[in-house]
Amino acid sequence: MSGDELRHVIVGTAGHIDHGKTALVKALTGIDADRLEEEKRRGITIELGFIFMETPGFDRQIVFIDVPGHEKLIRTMVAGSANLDAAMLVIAADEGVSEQTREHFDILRLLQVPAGIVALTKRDLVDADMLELVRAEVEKFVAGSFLEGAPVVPVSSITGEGVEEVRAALTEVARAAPPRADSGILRLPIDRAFTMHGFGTVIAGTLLAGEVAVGETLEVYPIGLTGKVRGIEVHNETREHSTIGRRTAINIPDLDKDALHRGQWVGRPGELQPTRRMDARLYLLASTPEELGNRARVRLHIGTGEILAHVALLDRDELLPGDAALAQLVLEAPTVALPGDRFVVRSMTPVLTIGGGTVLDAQPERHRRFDEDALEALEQLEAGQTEAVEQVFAQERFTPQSVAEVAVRLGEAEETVEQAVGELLAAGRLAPMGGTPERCLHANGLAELKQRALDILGEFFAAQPWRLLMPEAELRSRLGKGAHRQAVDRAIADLLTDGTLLRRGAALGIAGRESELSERQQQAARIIEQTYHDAGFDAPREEELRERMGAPEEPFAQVIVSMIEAGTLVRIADNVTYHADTLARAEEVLREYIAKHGSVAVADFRDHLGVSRKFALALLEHFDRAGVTRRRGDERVLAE
Ligand SMILES: Nc1nc2c(ncn2[C@@H]2O[C@H](COP(=O)(O)OP(=O)(O)OP(=O)(O)O)[C@@H](O)[C@H]2O)c(=O)[nH]1
Ligand SMILES: [Mg+2]
Repeated sequence: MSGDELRHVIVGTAGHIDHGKTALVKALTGIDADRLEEEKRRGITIELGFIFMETPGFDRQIVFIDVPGHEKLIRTMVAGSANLDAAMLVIAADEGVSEQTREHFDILRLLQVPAGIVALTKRDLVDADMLELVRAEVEKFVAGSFLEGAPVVPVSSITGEGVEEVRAALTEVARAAPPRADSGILRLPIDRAFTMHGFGTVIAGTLLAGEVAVGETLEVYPIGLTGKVRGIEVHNETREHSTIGRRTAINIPDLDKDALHRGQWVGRPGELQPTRRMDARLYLLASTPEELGNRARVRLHIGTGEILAHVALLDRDELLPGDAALAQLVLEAPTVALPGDRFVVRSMTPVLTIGGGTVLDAQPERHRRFDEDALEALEQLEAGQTEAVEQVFAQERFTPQSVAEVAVRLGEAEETVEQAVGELLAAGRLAPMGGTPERCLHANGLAELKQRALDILGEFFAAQPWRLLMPEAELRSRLGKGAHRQAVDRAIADLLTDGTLLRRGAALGIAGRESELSERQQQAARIIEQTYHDAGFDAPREEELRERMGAPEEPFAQVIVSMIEAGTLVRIADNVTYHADTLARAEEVLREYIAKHGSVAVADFRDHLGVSRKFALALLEHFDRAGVTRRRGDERVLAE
């Protein structure tokens, strides 16, 4: 079987210092993970070791991540344990369950490692009675956890007794390991970055999802550096690509090694979103000595990194040991995360593992504590896929989202999101916005936006009751605050289609609404209409008429505006206002004239109508704008 088809099953060691983790990995593989001079001198593990176990005739390859047991190196241990398929908990038979046995085990549980075995090392140092005592202690210790019922294998790395039993137990775990769920969203949390002579910068880690190939460009998050993949190595062999679940080394010469470190992420350019906030389900370990207060500062371990963060407890004032709460983590530095990512939290001083949890939303808004809507939304995110997809659309309210965008938000495969979107569209929970890629808005967001449009129009007409129309641009600009253009288009289009609104030129009105004028204004309106109607082409200027009527400026102007918006009067130039009927008549005359003469000049039209040049010119320019006529030299012809 070629290396390309070998699936990696990543097994993390765990356990108290000196209990024999590294020795056992060496007994199984022949490889000493403690390569550093300092490690050899002090006889302890300091850095993570990555060691492959040959598994002839088996389509899976076990890769150990050997972690340090030292209490001061928990940070390294958590980074090494971030994305395991299984754990090998190492407990020395002569010492039994010790302090970091407990802490490492807590971390494995918080990170939801799915499977594993327990190795009772140093069996050569204890007799059979002691071995049975320790076995009983261990079985009690792991009861109720992912290791309940798992093999507990006595072994000596010195005599070799039990090593084959450990290998057999690990092979069984590897065989049973389910494939990793693939969101297709390429992510590799960096656990090492180094320079290789002749190649330049190399980044290594476990590929969490997706596939990476030579030649593509990748981005380092959250720092935003990009570079092209020159080479890929899996298990020291050169490859064209690597896939989910594999230990992968990527050669990206463009990247400056000094800018890279454990805790950063590699992904496709622009696909991931750095974040400083995440909503989560947070558990506090029952063994934690104190409750966790709101705004507590903690060390957040996510991926291979550690970031300081404050915890906003969203649904309670304090989190008691053994309980779980909905919380918003506010980070002091950005990282990338996706829903479903697990994390560990440790206290500031003393530095203790106190809890951990699961990310529910990696791009949340800032929530008010005890906000019922936000809490309900988070519970829905926890509940299931279609609900989670709907929740993203609901949260985005006025910003349409595409399937791909939601998939990245949720850390789900596009096909999964697409299916959920199909269901939601069929159920009328989403409204399609068109475009490529197709984006959708949540039905509630659309309804809210429509209501908001009506509210804005309502306010506008309450302030200027004589008016019938609101300039569309003004409505759009007020509606567009916090709403996407596509959503605004759709809301207005819907209101026009269902007959709630009407459009006149570049303005919108509410169907059936009449302008509100005072008794005197209504009277004036009748006079004004009659005057313009009777005046024909030689119409009075508005100001002239006002003076003639002895009307005060403001109320008169309001009447004129209401009549213009109602379509009774048309202001064709600053100084020229006509009755709509007169204008229609002028158009008729104009069309007849041009039909007969082929074209018309300003002077001809002036003489033909028997008006001053001012009126003739204003009319012709109006009809140019209206698309009735167009200019040809000094003449005008019909536009069609
Ligand atoms: N007698 C005996 N000694 C062992 C056995 N396994 C490990 N040791 C010894 O225990 C000491 C610690 O072993 P390591 O494998 O370095 O322990 P570790 O758990 O990796 O320690 P850290 O990585 O520092 O946490 C070494 O001196 C080993 O030789 C065993 O099965 N029997
Ligand atoms: Mg070690």
